[in-house]
Amino acid sequence: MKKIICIIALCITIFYSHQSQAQYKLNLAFPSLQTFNNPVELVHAYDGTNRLFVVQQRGLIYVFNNNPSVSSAKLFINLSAKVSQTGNEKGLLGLAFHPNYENNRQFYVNYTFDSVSQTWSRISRFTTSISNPDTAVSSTEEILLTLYQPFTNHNGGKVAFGPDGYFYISFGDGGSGGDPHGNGQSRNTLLGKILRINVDSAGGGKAYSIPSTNPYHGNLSGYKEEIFAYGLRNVWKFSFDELNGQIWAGDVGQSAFEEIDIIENGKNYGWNKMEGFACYGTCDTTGKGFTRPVWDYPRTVGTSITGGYVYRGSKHPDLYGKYIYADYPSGKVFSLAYDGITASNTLLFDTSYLISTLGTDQYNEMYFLNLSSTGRIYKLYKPSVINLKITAALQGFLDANTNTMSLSDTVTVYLHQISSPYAAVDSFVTVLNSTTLSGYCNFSNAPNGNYYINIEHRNGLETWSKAGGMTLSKGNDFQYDFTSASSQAYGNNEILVGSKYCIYSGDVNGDGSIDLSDNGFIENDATQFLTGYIISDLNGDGLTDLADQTLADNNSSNFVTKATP
Ligand SMILES: [Ca+2]
Ligand SMILES: [Ca+2]
Ligand SMILES: [Ca+2]
Repeated sequence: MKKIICIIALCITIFYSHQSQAQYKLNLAFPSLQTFNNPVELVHAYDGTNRLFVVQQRGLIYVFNNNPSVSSAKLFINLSAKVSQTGNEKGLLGLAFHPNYENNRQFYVNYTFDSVSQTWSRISRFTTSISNPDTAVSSTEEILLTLYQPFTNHNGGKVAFGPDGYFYISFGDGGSGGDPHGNGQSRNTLLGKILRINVDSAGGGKAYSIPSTNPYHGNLSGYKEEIFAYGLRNVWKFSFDELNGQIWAGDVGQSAFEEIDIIENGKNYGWNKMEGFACYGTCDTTGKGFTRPVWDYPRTVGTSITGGYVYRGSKHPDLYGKYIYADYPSGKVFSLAYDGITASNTLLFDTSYLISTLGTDQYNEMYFLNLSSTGRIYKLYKPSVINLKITAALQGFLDANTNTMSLSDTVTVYLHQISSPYAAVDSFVTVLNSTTLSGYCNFSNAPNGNYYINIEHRNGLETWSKAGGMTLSKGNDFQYDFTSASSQAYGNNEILVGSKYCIYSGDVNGDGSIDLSDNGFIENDATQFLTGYIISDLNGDGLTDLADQTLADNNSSNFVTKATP
């Protein structure tokens, strides 16, 4: 039955892929930045510094500021003397920063090393310099775990902290082909698993402890207590959904299927009895309780999955909530929509790159890296849309002390002709984020040209961009910041709150002026003690009261009206 569903889904995939293949492409994310020698991971530190860290397979980690115009990366740490210098699947493979990194400066890596012609995996902790946050030295190493690898391949490699604060590790089945030692199904080995440990305490002769909620915690059967999930062949990448903590893994297949799994506590994902939805070798899957993947794909589609991320960024609204991943050898990038029952897969585009990893920044925007001695960092873009980042703040919502707004809220952004009658030629509904004060717009109707940008909010005054307009073109990224100067608004029509120029609050009837009719509207709501998401709540605190009335009164007594060409 599952196989039939799978085949139907594949047909849908092929249909969709022809429809949307041209929609997205990859572009250099940091055109002025150096190349990287065989990058295999890109992460951020969850410390709010907006830096990105790139891991090179032979042991170097670089750090740089996440700015499109950044031109240099600093060497963060050099572990080349420790890690394997040969082997396609060996080297420095994973990096994760402690959830409390801001204070403890601890980060963790997963690497292989060679000793007397044997391959070993190692999980270690390092500590960043207290004086220089862009530097760490290899002598701070504290070894947490060392694991013998019977073969040189299938070393897994990903490490990440979960929302539970525990540390997760993927290890492959030990290698060779077909899992000759049966490690995937054996709970007496750490191979072929995703592990979960607590790195904040030590116990039982180990440099870490076992969470009491691990499936084999305290077992008397000799099962490894570190196991979180098993029956996995070689999870090269897994990630946590930033919204709900769900774990998504890409498990690299043997000779027939690549698979995507949602990893849950104690579950058995079937290897080496299953490969994707199919049996592997002798078919003895009935009654085994094998957890099926969310999706698999055959050799006609690709040959080695690079697991990615559930997209939770704001630049690409149509990808929100979808699992974005790649196929390493073919360079294909896919998005998978999954509602808990049905998965539908779409080929976003096909590249000529060997995509070794995806990565995200602190805004959950996504990057793609290619395995090459001159590897680079790519981002998604749509050749057919004008991508405009709008930064703006509402007078009533902005806290002058923190420069954040009381809530994230919807605005409609219009592009208008530059000359009379200044007609709107395109519009996009986006959300101004309360922290970044920004939202992204994808305009697909407006041709390349010069435009006025007009932003409209449910109780803000219609505000237009400065005289002369802005030249915009498809396939490119633009930004317009209404908060940086009053001259950014047509007719300097903004009000300064703290250090940010803001859109006037109070035009609740949307007629372009803040006057007695708005005051009356707000007063009426205030006498009814209205609460919730209401148009008359000018300061965004969830109720309409005297504070909102006062704000509108001040603006109306100053005869605030919209300024347009
Ligand atoms: Ca499986
Ligand atoms: Ca009005
Ligand atoms: Ca209010």
